[in-house]
Amino acid sequence: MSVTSARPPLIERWREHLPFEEGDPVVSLCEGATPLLPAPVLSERVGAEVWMKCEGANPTGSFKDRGMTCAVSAALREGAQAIICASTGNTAASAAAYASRAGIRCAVIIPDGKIATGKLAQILAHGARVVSVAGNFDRGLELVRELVERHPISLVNSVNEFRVEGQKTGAFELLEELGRLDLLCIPVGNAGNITAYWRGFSEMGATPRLFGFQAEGAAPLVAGHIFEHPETVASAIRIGNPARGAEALDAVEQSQGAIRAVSDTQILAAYRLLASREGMFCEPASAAAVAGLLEYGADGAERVVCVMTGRGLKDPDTALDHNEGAVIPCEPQMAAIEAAVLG
Ligand code: AN7
Repeated sequence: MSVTSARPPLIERWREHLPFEEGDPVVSLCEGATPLLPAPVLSERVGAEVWMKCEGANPTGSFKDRGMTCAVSAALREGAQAIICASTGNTAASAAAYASRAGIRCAVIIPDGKIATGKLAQILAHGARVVSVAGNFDRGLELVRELVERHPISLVNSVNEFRVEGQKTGAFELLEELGRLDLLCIPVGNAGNITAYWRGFSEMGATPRLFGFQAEGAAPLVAGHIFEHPETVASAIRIGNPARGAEALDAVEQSQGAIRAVSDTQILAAYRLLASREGMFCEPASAAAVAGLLEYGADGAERVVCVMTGRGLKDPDTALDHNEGAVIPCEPQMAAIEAAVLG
């Protein structure tokens, strides 16, 4: 029996702009078409119309699914039996999910002890092989690039063109919904996403400014040199040598934008503000874009979009460690409940 879903897979929705023909295999979890939410509190603070593109609403909880549906569909078309990636967590979670859907094997290389708990849970649940290297993401990526030269395994990091192709649909959706925007604020790690948004805007003839934000302890594109030991609370963007760094710098230059750094303190302040005032529970890396907007301002832009790249549930440990709320213990009696609730 053939079952089809009401919402088309991303590849079908944007087929004329993507390198897939009718009849090619499509591996989809119903990605894309994510909510675009107004941000009244941010709008008030920066004096512009600010929107949040809720990429955490994708099937695996991050923006990576847009590119992964394309990378895994293309791998299947090429007859691949296995895929691999190095990852700070979200790429791996997405790869593991799409591989399970496609019925192919998946291995992921993660930096030792440095990926968020929710992401690790996802990867293991989907049955991928998890290899933890004593080193950071950048070393992991070097190793997988070499590994795929030696073995017939398809690399699904964003150095894979299909990832960027799928990812650019985020820009298409923004233009479809808003018609025009002046400024895009986006976190930058390996620099695939900012590269893809610029490609998407360019293909549609749009030229918003791009403001990319890195964490201060992992800011190679701001400092102009590789970070050997990147560090930040935003583990997703703990990357010292971005694979698409040169393209990202090109994109910001062409768009008359910039890549700037925000501190972990600023990231966590934005993270708490989003969750407590905008109803937006994102992961710390996503909050970096908002921290940057709050710190540097909209610079005259009227309409701003912040890309909320991943869901807060990805990283429960940071949520528990960095919020003021506490659990109040209570006896199961009315007087105690009254005191606890109203007190
Ligand atoms: C939530 O999963 O690099 O600049 O290996 O998970 O395209 O790398 C994740 C990156 C922003 C940065 N926000 O995007 C990985 C990985 C979140 C992320 C980024 C990531 P890129």
